Amino acid sequence: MSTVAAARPTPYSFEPASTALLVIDMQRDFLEPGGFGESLGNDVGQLRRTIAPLAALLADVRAAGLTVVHTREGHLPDLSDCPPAKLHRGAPSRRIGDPGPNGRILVRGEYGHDIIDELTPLPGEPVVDKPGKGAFHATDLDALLHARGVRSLLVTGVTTEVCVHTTVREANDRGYECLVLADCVGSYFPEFHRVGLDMIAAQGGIFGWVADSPQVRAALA
Ligand code: TIU
Repeated sequence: MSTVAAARPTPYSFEPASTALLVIDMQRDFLEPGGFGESLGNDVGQLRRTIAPLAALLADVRAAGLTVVHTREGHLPDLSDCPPAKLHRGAPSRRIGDPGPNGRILVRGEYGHDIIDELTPLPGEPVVDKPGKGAFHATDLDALLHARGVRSLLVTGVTTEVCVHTTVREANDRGYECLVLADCVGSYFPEFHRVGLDMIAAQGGIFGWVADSPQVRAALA
């Protein structure tokens, strides 16, 4: 029998056995000072309200036995997977690959590239490293989800209008049914966050559904 969560524009039905929680880029580089997010001129404090609801959701989702997949945006140490247009963004001397207080900015293996302590993946939970904004581009995420029989995605993480939006659009085109959890996604720009969520649920749910995490937790209880 399907599980149903209140959502907009319509209730969201999912089978826990074929549903994954996707936690996008909850990395120090985006949520803590000194990293990539701040180097672009952003107030990283804007994202921190997502941490507590996401930690609570993670606990319930793990207890219910759903697949959990984490992603991290970042690049190889030689930056060979970073397009020039991306590399040249941000203030000079504080660009991707430059040294910062948490190590080289947005480079795999550095302290700042890793996931924040509050949301550390459990052993066995896949962590997908991605060079782009979308989690499907140049990764094995699609194959990983297919291998686990996943059809539905509960989408969380940062930032709403960049990596979350890109990933939801990629997933929607691949046939996944995406529920984006408004309190568990965040943006440096409150207006982009609000409008980004509206875009997903508009036109009868053109890219997916939107809910708050308590609605999913109630459905799983
Ligand atoms: N800049 C911004 O809002 N986001 C990113 O660069 N990456 C992600 O969203 N993860």
